[in-house]
Amino acid sequence: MMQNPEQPTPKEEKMGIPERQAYSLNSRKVAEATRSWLQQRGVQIEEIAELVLFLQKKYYPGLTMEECIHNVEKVLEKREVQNAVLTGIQLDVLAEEGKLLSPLQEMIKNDEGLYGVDEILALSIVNVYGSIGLTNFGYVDKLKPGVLERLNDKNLGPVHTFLDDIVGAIASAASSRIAHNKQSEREVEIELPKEPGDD
Ligand SMILES: [Ca+2]
Repeated sequence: MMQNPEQPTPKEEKMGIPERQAYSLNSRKVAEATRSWLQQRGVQIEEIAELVLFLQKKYYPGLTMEECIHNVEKVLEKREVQNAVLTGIQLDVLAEEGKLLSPLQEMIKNDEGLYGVDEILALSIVNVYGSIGLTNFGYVDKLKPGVLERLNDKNLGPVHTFLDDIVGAIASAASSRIAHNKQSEREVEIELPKEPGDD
């Protein structure tokens, strides 16, 4: 007999779960969780904006910290970015608490050299504003300036195997966004259509 998905299973009934809630996505909740988890893991928006300034000031000497913060905020509004942040931080936290299954637990906890899924996940952030973010991503990963140096310090305790790449990727995506917008400013006479909400 087919089980009606709206009806509780006998097991659920026994557990006192009355009715299965239909899954509905709350975008605001996802956005808020993203902000909150970055903060709980010790990363401030301003620190990511500092990476953006570091990456872009040589191309745009007039670039301000306010512009960098604004661009980081816009990157964080993208669902692809929020998904990657929540997934990566979740894995870091679970590894820190020893709750993953072996051998993944040891690989993430020890930031194992041959485990590259942290970087691959971060690429889904970098790619949001096109491939020019890739150069910046590689560059910050190599130099590890500012907040990235702290996140990479293995002596400090918390597991940041995913977070360091995520932060570098958000800064790279924000840098790409700036580059694209500056180009559009130069091309105002062409009047290219903008993506909705992309100011
Ligand atoms: Ca990493």
